[in-house]
Amino acid sequence: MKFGTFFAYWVTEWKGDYLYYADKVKNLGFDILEVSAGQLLTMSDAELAALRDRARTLGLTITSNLGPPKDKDVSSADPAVREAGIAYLTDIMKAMDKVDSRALVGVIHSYWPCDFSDLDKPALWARGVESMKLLSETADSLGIDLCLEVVNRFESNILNTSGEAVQYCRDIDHKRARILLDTFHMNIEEDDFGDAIRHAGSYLGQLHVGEGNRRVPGKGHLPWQEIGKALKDINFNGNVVMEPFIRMGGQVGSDIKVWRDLTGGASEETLDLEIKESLEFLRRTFA
Ligand SMILES: [Mn+2]
Repeated sequence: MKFGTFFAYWVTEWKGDYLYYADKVKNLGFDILEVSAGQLLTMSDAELAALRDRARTLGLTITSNLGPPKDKDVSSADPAVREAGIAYLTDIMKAMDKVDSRALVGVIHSYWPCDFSDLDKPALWARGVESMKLLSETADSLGIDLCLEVVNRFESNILNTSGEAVQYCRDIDHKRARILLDTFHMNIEEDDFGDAIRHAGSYLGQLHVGEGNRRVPGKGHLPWQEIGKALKDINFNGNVVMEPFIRMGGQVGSDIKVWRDLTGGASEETLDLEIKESLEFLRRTFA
């Protein structure tokens, strides 16, 4: 098992200086830096190569997190939007290849945040599956896993549970189509954390971890022992990536709906210390 964090813990916009965050997360003891996949498209080949080289030097894995915009929705009823979405995700995977990032994670089978303007779930499902079949071939040619994120009902109407995601992946029927479960979303939708993880089984490509209010693991009430035991039950050897969102403001605060300061006015130094302690807690609990 490798442990990482999304860089957005420290920022309020979906962009950052990834050389800085690569050094920082390595120093804090992480194995993985999760970056914003959309930002990779704004970086030059030289910048992408610099990030790849820095990560290699540090022995750090890069994973790429994406919530595609509505005009790039691969499940859209509009064929032109689906085509734009497939082209967009293909370009992102090519950029990921340049930084040696081998996992694309998020609500990539749809768009995010969802505005629920299309409620024809069977049609959205069928079109999404067809698009993901195509994208799985591209992903395979680049050695990339697609980890489809299961999120709560307020953020998407396609995949809300592990059960739905397993069926969706069976429908895609490609080894590169995997599942991302996120403990924050599971806390809202699943009957049982352990059963949901065991049901995902070998489809589970990545786990996002965070408390019910999106603070770092260990600060709230989620059953980390039970979650760790379920990961052991399925011999999970993938990526466990924290996705804490505790800062107000900016596009991140707005998209995530952080309407109060959950940091308690903490400095960057204190934020670093808290996530380091959480990492140590998780390594102990999941060992
Ligand atoms: Mn997540």
